[in-house]
Parts: sequence; C-alpha cells; structure tokens
Amino acid sequence: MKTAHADTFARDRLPPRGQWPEFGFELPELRYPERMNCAAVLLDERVRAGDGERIALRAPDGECSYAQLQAQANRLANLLVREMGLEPGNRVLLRGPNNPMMAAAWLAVFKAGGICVGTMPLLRAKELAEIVNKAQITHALCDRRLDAELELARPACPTLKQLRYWYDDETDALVARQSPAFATLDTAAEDVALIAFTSGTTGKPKGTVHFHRDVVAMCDCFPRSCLKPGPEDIFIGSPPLAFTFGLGGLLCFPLRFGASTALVERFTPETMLEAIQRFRATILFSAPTMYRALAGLWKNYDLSSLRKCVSAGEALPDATRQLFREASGIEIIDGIGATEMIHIFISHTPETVRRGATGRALPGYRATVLDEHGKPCAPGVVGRLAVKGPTGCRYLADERQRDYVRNGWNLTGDAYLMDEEGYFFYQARTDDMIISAGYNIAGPEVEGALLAHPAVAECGVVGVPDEERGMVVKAFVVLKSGQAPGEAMARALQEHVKQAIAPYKYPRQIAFVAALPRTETGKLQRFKLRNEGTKAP
Ligand code: 3UK
Repeated sequence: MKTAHADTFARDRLPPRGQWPEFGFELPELRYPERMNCAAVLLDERVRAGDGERIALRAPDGECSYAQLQAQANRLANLLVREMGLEPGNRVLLRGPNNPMMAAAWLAVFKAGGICVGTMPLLRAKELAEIVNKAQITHALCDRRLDAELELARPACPTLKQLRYWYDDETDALVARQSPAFATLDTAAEDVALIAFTSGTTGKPKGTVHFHRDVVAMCDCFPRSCLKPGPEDIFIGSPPLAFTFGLGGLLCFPLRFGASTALVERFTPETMLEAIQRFRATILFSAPTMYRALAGLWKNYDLSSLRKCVSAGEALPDATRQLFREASGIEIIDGIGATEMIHIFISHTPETVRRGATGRALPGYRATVLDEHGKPCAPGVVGRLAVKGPTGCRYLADERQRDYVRNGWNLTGDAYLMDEEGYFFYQARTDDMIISAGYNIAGPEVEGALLAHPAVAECGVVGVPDEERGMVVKAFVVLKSGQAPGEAMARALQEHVKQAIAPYKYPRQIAFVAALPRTETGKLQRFKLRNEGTKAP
C-alpha cells in the first residue's frame, strides 16, 4: 500500500500488526479497491452520478444539495490546504454543533487527506488539550460560538499552529473567496481518515484510529442490513458528529444512500419532536433515555413520517421498548456499537426483534461470548462479548490495545450471553457486574425492572460496599413529576422488583435523586453513582 500521507504521525503510532484484531471482508459489498477516499465515495461519486441537485442537508435555515455541499467542502479543503498549509496526514480538530458547516468541514478534511479529530461540544479545556497533545493536532476548524474552551486550552497545545473560527467575518469571507473546485486526494483505502476519542467514563482518553475504508464499511454494514435506506429517507437524531454513532447515522449513512440528513444543533425531547414533524424525518438515531422521554410527548405531534428508530450507546431496557412502541407504533432497532469498532456490529430489524436481546451479529461480523480463558461459552452462559469483522480496534499509541484485542477478537468490555439462535443478551459492562452475597447481579436488569414501575422516570443501579454481603444493590431513582419520594415509595419499588425478577436482586438501598450523571453521549456514569453510594448517607 502506498500512503498518500506526507505526515505519517498516525500511521507510525498504530499498534504493531500482531496486536491488530483479525479483519474479514468476505461479503461481496465489502471488497473494496486499494485506493479510496471516503469523501469521494460519499460525495464526489454521487455528484458525478447525477445526484447533484438532490438535497443532501436540511437545517432550520435552509437546504443544501449534494452539489452545493461538494462546493462548500471544496472551499474548506482549499482553505485548509492553501491558506492554512495542511499537509496530507496532519490532524485537524473539528469543533461545533451538528449543522451544515460542520458536515462540510468533516468532508473537507477527508478530501484534503487530513485526519479528522472531532470533539464533543461539551468538552472542557483540559480534555481538549489532552486530545490535541495525544494526537499532535496541528490544525483546528471551530464554530465561533464554541471558542471559549479551545482558547483556554491553547497555551497547553504547542502543536496547534493553525486555527480558524467559522461564523467569524474574516474567515467566512476567506472561505467564500476559495475555489469551489478541489481535486480530492487519492488516498489509500488504509490511509487514516479519523481518530475518534472514546467517550470512556473514566481514565485517560483513548484515540481509536479508523481508515478511509472503515468509514465506507460502516455504511455498508449496519444501515444496509438493518435500515435499508433509500434516496427518499430523511435522517435525524441527537448524537454529535464527533461521536461515531452520530458521524455514521447523521452524515455518512445518508450520503452513502443518496438520502438527506436534517441537522439540528441542540435537542430537548420537545424540540426533537418538533424537528421530526417539521422535516418529515423518516429515520431517527438516539439513545434509550431520549426514547423514554419521547414516548411521553408523542401524542402532541404529527410524527407520521417516521419509519425507523435506532437506539444505541447503552442498553435499551425492555420497558422503554414497550413504552415507545405503545406510544408510537414503532419497534425500536437496538444496536450495540463502539468507538473502537466505529459503529454498530450487533443489531436486528423490527421484524427480527427478540425481547431483551440486542440482536444478532450483522452480516460481515462474527460475534461470540468467551469465558475468562478465552474459550467460547455454551449458549445461555454469561461471558465476555467478542467480535470481529471489517472494522476493529487500533488505538493510537496505547498500551490498552492488548486489553481490547485478544487472539484477534475485539473485546468490548461487555458481559453478554448468546442463545441457541445466535441472539445476544446484554447483561452489564464487565466491570459493572455486582457480586452480592455470592450472587452475580447485573445492574441493568434491576434498572429494567424499576423502569417498568409507573412512578419511575429514570434510574441507575450499582453495587456499593457492604460488610456482610460484600456488596449490595443500590438504586438511584428519578421519579416522574408528581410522585413523592420517601419510605413508602422505596418499599413499593422494592416490592415491585421482587415481583418482576429474582427477589435476591432487589435494591436493598434506594436513593431518590433529581437527575442522573450522564456523559454527552447519553451514557450513565455508574462510577459516579458508586462514589456517591460509598459516601455516608
Ligand atoms: C455500550 C451498548 C448495550 C457498550 C457507539 C453505536 O456507544 C458507542 O460507542 P462508545 O465507545 O461505547 C461503547 C460501549 O457502549 N453500548 C453501546 N450500545 C449499546 N450496550 N446495548 C447497546 N445497544 O458497553 C459498548 O461497549 O461510546 C454506539 C455506534 C457507534 C458508537 N461509537
């Protein structure tokens, strides 16, 4: 493979080949040429094929065709190369809410052969500086409205030499003066396209390296087999483009299928429903807690355009699936993905849904459950989820590569069981299993039971130390408005859990709280609850 990158920083910091997972491209649609630039596949080829006039992006302030998106991406690519001195292989920090400018910026960096490093809008200066230094980021394109933390980080970022803010008169004028033509760099399929930092709830951020081919492969797996989108589809959703769940669902998937994406900067449950109604969106990407909130508001809107709803980021409680289907008539498509795998690898269609299961390995992927010795578990036995396929984990210069990849398998850190038919049932994060008086208890199962109680809005269940039992199950519960916390409510919830699942799993401690700690990607931060639970009441 002949790299198109003059700057080989990222390539030089890939794990040694022996530590890579095993990759497989058996499906005909996954046999890719040796040279490909994902932006050429997603954008240039579409325009060349005659789709230039079709709408690619929709936003509150207007629409943008494939040809217009290509022209804007080209102007930004020219800005990067001619005005900011970008060399192929340089890392470019991208920062902004989901909107057309941000979409064009991602594509521009791909086109110019730069390496995209998206950053979640809520990151603070310290976290930004860690990312900039780890990836030795040289360039940044940032929304003016998100400049504060980046400016605070700058003194600690010696490699970051070129930075431009859009929605800033000078930069906007400079962009407008650039040529709308740009020759997309002829990258190798295995040239690095992006480094995605994991949302990881604890510890130092890990950079996961993905190639141009990986960006195309993610489009040819989950959406192709579970969504079957067509050109008329309109995608919408909440995850930021800096989260690979959002990058796929809200930018790459729609473009890959000639569809369009409605980009909205910030969502509450109400504004999400308004946006679905207004854009007549057909495919929604979001997280379990959002679906729970949407269910309660559904009847106030005309959401008849919506066909498919995808949930990922954390386990979808069955109670939420049922609640949402009763409200909307739509069977949620649950899928487990990971930043290391770039996108979803186990999922299902509405027709093949199985209660309580995440689904089956997608065509192209293989998945299994391994015991502590790395041997496959028998059906029904809980072990570690292991997966391999066209995408996989390559950390940027990180010792933890050896923990994630063993014997060619990607180990996601999730405890799962597989049934006789290959359906995978989520239990917990491996390090979140609660062992109480010798019993293994999965927090999410207890959460699922609590969520089925009509007074419960949200909840999080963890193990807290206990002298007698080693650990006990503790639930943090957010009640629906109008519900009164207290002894009586706690007892009612405990009784309810004992009726729903094996009684030994009931939460011996219950704390009523106003909100739960979550990451920007919607994940419950159980370690914060554990710390909270350890403090004296
Ligand atoms: C958990 C799930 C049960 C699981 C992601 C879709 O979440 C994504 O990436 P992250 O790196 O986290 C990965 C971890 O999140 N998880 C995600 N989805 C599910 N657990 N059921 C699910 N449906 O612990 C996994 O190991 O933040 C999701 C697409 C792209 C992504 N990056």
